[in-house]
Amino acid sequence: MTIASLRESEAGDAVNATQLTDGIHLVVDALKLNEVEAVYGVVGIPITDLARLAQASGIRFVGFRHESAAGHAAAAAGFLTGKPGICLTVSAPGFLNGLVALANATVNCFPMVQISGSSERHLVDLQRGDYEEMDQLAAARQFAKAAYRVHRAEDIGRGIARAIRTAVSGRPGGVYLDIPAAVLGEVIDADLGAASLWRVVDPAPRQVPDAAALDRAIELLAGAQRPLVVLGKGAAYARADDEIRQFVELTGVPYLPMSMAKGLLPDDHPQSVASTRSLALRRADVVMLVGARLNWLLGHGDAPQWNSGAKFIQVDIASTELDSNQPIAAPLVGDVGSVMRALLERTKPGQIAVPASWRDELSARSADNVAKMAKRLKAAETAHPMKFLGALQAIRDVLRENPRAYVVNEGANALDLARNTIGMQVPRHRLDSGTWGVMGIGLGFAIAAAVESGDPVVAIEGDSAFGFSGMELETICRYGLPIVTVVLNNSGVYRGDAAASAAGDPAPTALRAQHDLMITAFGGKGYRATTPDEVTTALREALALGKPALIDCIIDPADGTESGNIAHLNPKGITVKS
Ligand code: ADP
Ligand code: TZD
Repeated sequence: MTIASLRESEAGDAVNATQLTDGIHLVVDALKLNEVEAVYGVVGIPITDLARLAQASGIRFVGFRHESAAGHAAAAAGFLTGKPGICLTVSAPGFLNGLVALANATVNCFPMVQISGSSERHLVDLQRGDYEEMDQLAAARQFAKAAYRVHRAEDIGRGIARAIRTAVSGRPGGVYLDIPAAVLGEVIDADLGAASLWRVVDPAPRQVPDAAALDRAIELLAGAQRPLVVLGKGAAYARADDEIRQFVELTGVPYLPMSMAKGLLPDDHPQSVASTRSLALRRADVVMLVGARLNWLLGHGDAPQWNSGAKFIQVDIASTELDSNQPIAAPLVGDVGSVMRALLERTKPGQIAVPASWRDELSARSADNVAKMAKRLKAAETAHPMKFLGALQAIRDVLRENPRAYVVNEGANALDLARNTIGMQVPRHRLDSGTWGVMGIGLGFAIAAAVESGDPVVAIEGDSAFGFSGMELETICRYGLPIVTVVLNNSGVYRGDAAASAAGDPAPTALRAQHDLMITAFGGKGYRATTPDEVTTALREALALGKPALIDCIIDPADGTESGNIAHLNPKGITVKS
């Protein structure tokens, strides 16, 4: 049904519908004009008709059980497509539920727009106690890249264009767009309405640094004894896969992929130093950061984790990122694709070469580390009860048979161990807790990956992490998405062997659930696996079926460490752990 015919059939006799439109139609028309294909949200006053009309107009509306998961889905869609993912929420509480995801998107530099209905301005602003009353614009501002409100139906097109442009240009991020109920219901002349909409042209323009900046970086890299490239999720987002690969392979510089940059080059690439990360950071004398920030995930670039004399080259779209932690000797402000292309053009053949001693030092350490890891993996293969590494090896092997599958990953041990065990072969196929280390992204990210790509998704979840978005199993089943949720169930946050309190209450870290039963309630297939072989069989079968499934992997409650590999961030004080 076209939007025009919908208008006619809905408006009935009351108005001459062919000449009138309203805020709801204008939002949908503006989204379509800007080629939005999917909207993730939860309906209610005042946006239910908006969701209905979006769906009727051909936009895929994915209805969630909680706005946080819908928002995370929109953020992941933004990362995966390079176009802002759209999340639709209701006033006040729905808006606030979505805000965590909007903030997380902003922190992770994913483009996303949260469009929220809001209550009547004349009641909210005098705090007269309206239904779902809240000054949402003021609340959103501090958590988003930008926040805008539309006051007139004729400004809807402008508001959506502005939100899209802001979300995706420069450093991508989350944008809030507030549309009060009265604006959604406002009726205006249809021609005026149509004329008020526009399509954003070249929403993320290319940006190249000048020749001097490029030469400065090339010379620094050419003079290095122990160069290193660090690839971050900004590099993955930039979709400059060929340029990055060519630059790395042409120069021979060793590279370290951050977790969501895994797969930009296949993880078994000979120049990857993932297995000798600490040595690479400690010894590198010139480091080229490509779409990666020197934040806590990279120890802020500080010694002794890093060589105190290291010089940094930074490729980033956001100029204010540079010098935020360490002096940047060679800034390259621009988009990764343009910068890498320009570097390839300006680097003379043989100008950047890597001393053999550096390559040898890294590969010797890598061989040691790989041998140590192989021992741990071997021991885990037969351990009973099953260990994280036992289950993860089984998952790794089945994923090798399915390289197109997306991997979503959250938890503490479940995150650290899966990241290190499971290699990625394809760019932008790993989505995880990201810069904040947030729990709750799991099923939302998985849903977006399945919706946007149609490909299978394996969500590898700690049992605590899973709980944050677990109800979205129903969403997965309702839409029949090819998502296999694998819960690494060690009966607790971090681990599951802590004693109950003297009064008999479970320990603060304790959990207890049989997750495979949950998905059967929604019509999906549940598996329970207690050995790596059972994990293999279940995952193989579930992926072959291509239907919603959940595998509850029963892991030794004593396996896992407190906070995974970031235990040092816990405050010390005088607390004694029982
Ligand atoms: P990681 O956690 O993988 O190390 P970060 O999220 O810390 O990565 O860093 C991503 C960086 O990439 C951000 O500083 C962001 O500004 C930058 N960025 C995002 N998109 C682009 C792009 N297209 N070109 C250049 N830089 C980008
Ligand atoms: N709440 C939110 C939104 N994000 C968080 N990161 C946390 C709480 C704290 N937290 C972590 O940092 S990891 C984690 C929590 C609750 C769960 C770890 O337990 P798990 O994984 O079962 O998911 P493992 O494999 O048992 O360690």
